[in-house]
Amino acid sequence: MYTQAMDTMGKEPGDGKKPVRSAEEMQLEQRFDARIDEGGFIEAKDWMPEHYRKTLVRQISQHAHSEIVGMLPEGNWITRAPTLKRKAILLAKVQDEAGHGLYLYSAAETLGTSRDQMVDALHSGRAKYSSIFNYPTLTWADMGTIGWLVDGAAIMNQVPICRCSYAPYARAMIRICREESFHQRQGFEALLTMMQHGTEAQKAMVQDAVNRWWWPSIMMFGPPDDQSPNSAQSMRWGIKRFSNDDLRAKFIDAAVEQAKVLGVSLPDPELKWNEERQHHDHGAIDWSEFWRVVGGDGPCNRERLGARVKAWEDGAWVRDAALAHAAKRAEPAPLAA
Ligand code: FAQ
Repeated sequence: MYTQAMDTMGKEPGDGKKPVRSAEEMQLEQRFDARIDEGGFIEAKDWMPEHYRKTLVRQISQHAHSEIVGMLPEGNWITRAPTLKRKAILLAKVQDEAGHGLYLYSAAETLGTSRDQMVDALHSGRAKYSSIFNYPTLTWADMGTIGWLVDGAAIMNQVPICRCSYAPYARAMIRICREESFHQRQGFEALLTMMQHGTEAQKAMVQDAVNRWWWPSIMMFGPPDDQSPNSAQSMRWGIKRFSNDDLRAKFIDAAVEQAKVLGVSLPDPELKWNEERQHHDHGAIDWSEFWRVVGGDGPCNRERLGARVKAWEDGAWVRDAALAHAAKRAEPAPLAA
């Protein structure tokens, strides 16, 4: 039940051979390819290849699930925020994440998959969500570190999606990225406050949080390019604009400079600028840990999915009441006496 590693895309019907296409379909596909090649956008009602549609539903629904599950590690700290200002900021941030999930579910619904189907795939363990949200938030410094590193990584990955070839996804991402940018800055600012004005214990707490979140954050970009089965086709279709490794490299370069401003060290002794690559070299990423977490066996997978399933079950009466209310309103009004 807790694995995130199952297929939600369905299989091609028949004997596994490519379906035979009609001349009309081939013409539609040529038109679609030409639009993609010229950097154009595809709208919900436009013709699209079935694999393009499925790839988008997979990516957008996983992205939506990540936003929704991603509320849990931070929601855990709303009641324990150290000041009213920090509580208000954290509340707003978590609320933004709920909104992002909803825009993304709506974008995915334009492709013909219902939100109920997507939520069911999450709750039954058939759908993935970002590996990063399966790690625990142990101290207040984790809130700043999530903003700085996790939202920082999310923005690096998501800004290019504002130019995704599927227009409803691209439009949703424009607003999401604006909000993510605030999220990243509030996290950085919270850490900077602790590093510049905090006690030695608070500074140590920041360093400890950075040590724990660094490697999972750079894993967020997904497996290395040579082990990323979806990248080539997604880049060909303009769904992804940069490869997993390219985005990871850009993120590491930015984070190294930001860490200097904060006065924290990054837990990788092999981090070193490479003049030839114009990027930092870094130590080996533990991909076995990544696949373990993606496969359902991270530190908090069970807790996260359990919390989502419970929220869904506890909310059943609200859905029932809303449906009953809608049915009542749809009834013809009684004739006036
Ligand atoms: N976790 O072939 P690729 C956020 C899976 S939002 C789990 O490279 P693709 C905001 C991948 O799905 C964070 N699974 O796949 C926030 C595929 O499996 P599948 C989420 C992962 O799709 C901040 C398999 O591995 N952002 O943080 C992960 O081309 C703070 C092979 O991988 C998005 O979803 C992973 N990290 O590239 C909220 C952005 N990486 O589906 C709260 C949109 C890979 O074939 C607090 N998504 N996998 O069974 C994307 O850009 C892409 O989907 C990638 C993966 C880059 C994530």
